[in-house]
Amino acid sequence: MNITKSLSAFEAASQLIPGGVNSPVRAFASVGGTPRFIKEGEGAYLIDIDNNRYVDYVQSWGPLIFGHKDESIEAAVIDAVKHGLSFGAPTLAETKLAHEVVSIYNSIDKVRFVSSGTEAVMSAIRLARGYTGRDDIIKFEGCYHGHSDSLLVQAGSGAATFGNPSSPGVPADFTKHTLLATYNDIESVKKCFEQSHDIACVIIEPIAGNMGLVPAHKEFLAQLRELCDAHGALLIFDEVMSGFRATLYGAESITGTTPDLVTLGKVIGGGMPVGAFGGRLEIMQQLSPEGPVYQAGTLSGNPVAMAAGLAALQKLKQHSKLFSVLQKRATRLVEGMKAAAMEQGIVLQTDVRGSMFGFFFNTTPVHNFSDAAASDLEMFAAFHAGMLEEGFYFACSQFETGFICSAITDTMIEETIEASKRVFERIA
Ligand code: HOZ
Repeated sequence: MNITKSLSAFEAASQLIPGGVNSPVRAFASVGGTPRFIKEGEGAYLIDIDNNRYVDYVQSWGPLIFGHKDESIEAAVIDAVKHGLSFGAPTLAETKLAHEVVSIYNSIDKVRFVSSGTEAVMSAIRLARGYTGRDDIIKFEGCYHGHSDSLLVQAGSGAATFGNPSSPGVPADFTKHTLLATYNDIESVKKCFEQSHDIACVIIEPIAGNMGLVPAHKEFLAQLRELCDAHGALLIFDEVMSGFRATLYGAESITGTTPDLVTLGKVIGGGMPVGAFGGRLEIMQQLSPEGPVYQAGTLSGNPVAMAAGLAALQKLKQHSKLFSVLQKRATRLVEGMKAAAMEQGIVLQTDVRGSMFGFFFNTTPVHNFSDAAASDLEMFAAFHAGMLEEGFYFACSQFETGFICSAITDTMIEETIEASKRVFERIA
């Protein structure tokens, strides 16, 4: 595969941008090789500047559930652009998107839009602290909630990929209020509640996507809810990644546990920068200007981003069977790859939630971050490079999740499995 142009583009970018990228994981550093510079997306495909085509299992890290250049989202964006890019004043589109979110999520009575998942989570935590009048929070090792100071503690995603789960530059004074628990281990959460009587909230990815795909056990979430209630703490579901990806109605609809606050991002912006947080009325009423907890943003509720998000959610609602179709394809993909790996004596642990899929090069099941971290990262890197060469673009870290979009066909899935057979044969 010729990647001459990507090679020189990466060199040029690296002179001007730290690591040549604007988000660390994109640099391919943990898998080796050169990140492809993309000139275009087309349905299921990414096309790089050397004109190589790849079936895209990243889909912009989640947002593009209908694939690249979806016609209805594109039309909505173009129409919005014609009316102006930003007003810094209320628009009808914000209320329309809020209506969609509130009617889809049972746990959300009111919602506020921001510009990224990081912002959504940072604001939800402030709201939880303001509402409860407490300072401490509990988070889980390997869960990633964006890069704000108090959450960059044993974080997943790029932080885990680069082996810096807790970043320099974050004062210890800021993180002393963040207590750490082990995912899917209720005893570790009980210990945190014993340690502090000042816990404002527990924040969790109910379907963790930032240490690879590791769903929380149903009974664990139910116990978490009980503990929060017993201690007067709020439960926050971070669904920036899993929202409108695992299922239409949120993790609460498939796990049976209702959170007090939910954070959203990615699909809710249809490919534009949008985040959101919402929840029970009396909590959301504490938010400025209704209440005293301050939060603001010049580009929050941006009309072009709202139009994209609205088009995406409306299309999702019209295609109610989409999630089961995508889940079937994702399941076929990981089972096919697992069997192909097994033929070469390589063991994969796999899981699927709706259009999200994960696979670990690991001989034992993965329930938390230490399990995930024990995966064979060299084998993952070799697989990643091999699949790229075959024209299949997977997330460039073991600690990320894969995404199926509606443009990925059954035939593409079978071709991916066939390619994986060749790659496993080469790397075994
Ligand atoms: N943190 C993102 C995935 N979990 C990566 C975002 C990006 O590099 O675009």
